[in-house]
Amino acid sequence: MLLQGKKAVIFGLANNRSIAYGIARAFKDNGAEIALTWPSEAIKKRVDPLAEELGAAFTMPCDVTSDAEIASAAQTVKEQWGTVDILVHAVAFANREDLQGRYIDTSRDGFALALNISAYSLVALAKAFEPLYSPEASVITLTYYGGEKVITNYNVMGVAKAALEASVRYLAYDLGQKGVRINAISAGPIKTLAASGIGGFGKILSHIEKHSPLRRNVTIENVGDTALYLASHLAAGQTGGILYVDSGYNTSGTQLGDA
Ligand code: NAD
Ligand code: 0WE
Repeated sequence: MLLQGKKAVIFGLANNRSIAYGIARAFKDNGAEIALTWPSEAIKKRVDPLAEELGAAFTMPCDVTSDAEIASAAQTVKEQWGTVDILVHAVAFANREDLQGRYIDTSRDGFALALNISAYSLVALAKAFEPLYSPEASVITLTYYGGEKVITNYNVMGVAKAALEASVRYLAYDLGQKGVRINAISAGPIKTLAASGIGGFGKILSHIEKHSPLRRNVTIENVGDTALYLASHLAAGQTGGILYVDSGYNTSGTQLGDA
């Protein structure tokens, strides 16, 4: 078991379709102990039964816009575990109105909100947990190709993911001093809660089925398996990087084949 006895704290599990759920399952199935967080009482209600099912050691509140809640989450982990081996950041949010129409129409507040929740939160969490990292700890975040190339309607989230990916590189340099690694997984589109609010998501999924090298969409199990690898000693030499779990879509240019 790749993660026998390792302790993982996971931010961003909302339901059993969440990418964070796929990651939690892969970790649990490979011997890890798990802690989950929830940003509101409404989501806590959905998380509680999943925490039970996953045999989570504990759950705790953490709205990542709150420095106080981040500090108290780190304090809880310190009291419960003393150290942490794996931190998963699977959190993103933008106002729905900013995920449609023209990017040029993004408001100052909408921009700040999306970047705060989706990008700055990784910096804040990485720092709050710094005193707790075990010597070979691994931090993992989730990104999307819309941070690199223009994807219709992804808009301000694309700018947030660009900031998140740059943060991964700078954080890798800082955390690397202590042997701690941080990497991002760039996942292909998956119909999660965060995707269900998006008009035309079905069109995006069928585009990937037609045009990706693997001619299929990826699953939360695929992402969980890659997170398992990144969290394990198998990835001991990797930091600051982006690993694509996207059926190869990011490698595809102009394709004039069967598709
Ligand atoms: P999801 O809705 O299941 O997860 C998003 C999570 O963010 C939820 O658990 C939600 O509670 C949490 N969140 C939002 N605001 C928060 C706050 N203020 N404090 C704490 N938590 C907050 O959707 P998902 O698709 O599993 O998203 C997880 C990550 O994967 C996100 O970073 C997303 O951008 C990324 N991602 C998703 C896809 C996709 O197509 N679904 C593809 C690539 C990357
Ligand atoms: O990162 C994401 C989703 C992020 C997200 C989704 C929502 C929907 C509901 C952030 N904030 C919100 N706010 C809401 O109110 N993905 C990678 C999935 C996704 O979202 C898209 C995509 C894809 C893929 C939006 C437009 C176009 C493609």
